[in-house]
Amino acid sequence: MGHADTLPADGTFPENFVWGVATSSFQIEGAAKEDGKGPSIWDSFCRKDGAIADASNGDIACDHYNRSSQDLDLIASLGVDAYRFSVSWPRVRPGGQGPWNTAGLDFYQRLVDGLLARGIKPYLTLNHWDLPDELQARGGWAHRDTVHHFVDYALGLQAKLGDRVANITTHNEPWVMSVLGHETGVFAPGVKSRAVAMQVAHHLLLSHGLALQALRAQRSTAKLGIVLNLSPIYAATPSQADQNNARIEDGRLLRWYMDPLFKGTYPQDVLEFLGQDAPLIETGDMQAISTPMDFMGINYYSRQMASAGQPWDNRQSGLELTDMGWEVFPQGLTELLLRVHRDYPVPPLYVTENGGAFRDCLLDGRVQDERRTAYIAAHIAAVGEAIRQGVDMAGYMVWSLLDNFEWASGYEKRFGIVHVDYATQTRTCKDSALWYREFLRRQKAARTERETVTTGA
Ligand code: IFM
Repeated sequence: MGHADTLPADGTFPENFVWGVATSSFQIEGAAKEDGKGPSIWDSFCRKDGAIADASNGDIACDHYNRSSQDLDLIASLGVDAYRFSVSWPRVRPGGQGPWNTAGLDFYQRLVDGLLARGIKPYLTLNHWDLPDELQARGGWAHRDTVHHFVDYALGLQAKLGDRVANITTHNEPWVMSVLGHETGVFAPGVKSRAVAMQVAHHLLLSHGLALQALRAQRSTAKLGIVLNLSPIYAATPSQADQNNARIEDGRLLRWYMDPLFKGTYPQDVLEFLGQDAPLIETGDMQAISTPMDFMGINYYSRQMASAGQPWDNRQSGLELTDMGWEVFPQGLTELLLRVHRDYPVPPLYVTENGGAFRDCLLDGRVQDERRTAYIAAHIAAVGEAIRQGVDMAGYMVWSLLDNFEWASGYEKRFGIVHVDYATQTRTCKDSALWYREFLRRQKAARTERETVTTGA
């Protein structure tokens, strides 16, 4: 348990700091056609030749839909404060609009009630990429109508679950849906147009702002916010061309989202770079997008290198790489949190995802994933450093609870702290899960000790 000893149990993390684990609907639920669920864009994308590395799909995944009670016990056994999950829009409203699916809604109701019964706070994400296919057929996120369908979906869920969820995230990683889904086309729905991608990004942001306003008008008691995937971006060399490239990449990844959310404007240099590919913006849109949030989530995995010439190859850096080929760079997380805190009037921040894919070996009922444990411990320490330097941090969540469907990489990449044997659906806590449990036990013991000293009990 070496890493637990090296991490602070000294009050660095505030008393109410939330420790959690995270998943998403499409990646774990399976039951793709059960109980009235409609198809999502990922169900369709998986059927395209060559779209998924191992030609797999989300039909069964971790079969979480049929095993949620056992999975809830597993989550509780880790001693976390919170579980971050997403709702599958096509499971609860198969066409994206029109009739709701009671069986689907009941599933999430059982999930939320099951979490609360175990003393775990539900953190609900409305959109973690699995848009109903029927809405895609009508233009998907590129079409402004989808913005209003999303607000309606948010209100419906709020009516069903809103009184019991601690925290609602509108969108997970709009950059991914926009750029990977609609510019490079390597993710669903597989569109390849920069102009479409930027319109999608604008509609995602707009729907976020309008959903916040509508949920508050319906007296939401949950804290409301958005989750962005962010990284510090460095120029590969000091050349002017690489510096310029780094500036634009930073603009497209970070400032394109942070500026409108916190300043109500898009960054001018990115608008100029986009030229004709810039989105159509209607009067009032920017004001809606900048509706104040109660929290913001950041998903952090690595830094990024920008090069105007040959694409940067991560193997050049000499840093440790994960199985995704991503550099292990925990100091980037501290730097990122400090920058966001310095440049924007941010609400309390969460690291809503952080973790590593590593090749695991299940031997005699044990997975000795020392590298994953080291990765998580180093990043928790990086969050602690940001707190010491004044950043208002509200929580940290490991990605992911379970090995799961890693999008275009299929099941080949394993991010879980719990191993899943897909043939039998057996769950086995990896050493990283046991380490996290022990780390949380120590955090809580230290917290109780401090309370005892303070109250003199
Ligand atoms: O698995 C994904 C998750 O769905 C979104 N954030 C990044 C993770 C790892 O790639």
